[in-house]
Amino acid sequence: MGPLGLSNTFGCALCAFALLHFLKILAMNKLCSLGFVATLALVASQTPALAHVVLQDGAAAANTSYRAAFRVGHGCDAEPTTALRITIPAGFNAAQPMPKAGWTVSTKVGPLATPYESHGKKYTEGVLEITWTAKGAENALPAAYYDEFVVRGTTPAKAGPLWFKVVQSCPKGSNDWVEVPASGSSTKGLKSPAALLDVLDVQAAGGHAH
Ligand SMILES: [Cu+2]
Repeated sequence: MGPLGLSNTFGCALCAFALLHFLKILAMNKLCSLGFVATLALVASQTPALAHVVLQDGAAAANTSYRAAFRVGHGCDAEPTTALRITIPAGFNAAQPMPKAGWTVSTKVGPLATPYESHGKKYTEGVLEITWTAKGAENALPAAYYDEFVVRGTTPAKAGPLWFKVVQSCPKGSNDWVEVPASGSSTKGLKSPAALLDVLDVQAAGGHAH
């Protein structure tokens, strides 16, 4: 494959196939690393959905205990992440944050939109927001790294999409992952979608949510 194959590759660099094609050419022709890096950067900039703030496991059974691991895949451009605030959606009950070394964690407790009962006790108040804040600049999450922030809670009894709005703070500014589609669960076309949990209409094994 000669220069013609190379220009064809750049011409259709939008698709993953082109990247594979390019890597194949690279292996065959040993192209300079500069062009390789440029192409990787191009492909990366076209697949933002792979980054954002998303849930590690995006689906869970209704009315069951669920470990929500929020994956932070990048900073605010080149800036590190210094804090992460998660709004607990109505119906996601008994939310508990997992402490994180190097970060302080705080919760905002208030009246619930939908009170619930657990073990014969009625709950009208609950955790509405969870915030992790880096204890110092050295604890902030560098933009080139990824990390997870974990919350445990009980999924709603009703199936359907559940959106967790997340604000990612950096030294200068923030990324607000708060966009929710008018209906359905597709984040297509959304620039900064909230983190999606697909609550499924299946009986969890045991069916006893704590
Ligand atoms: Cu992203």
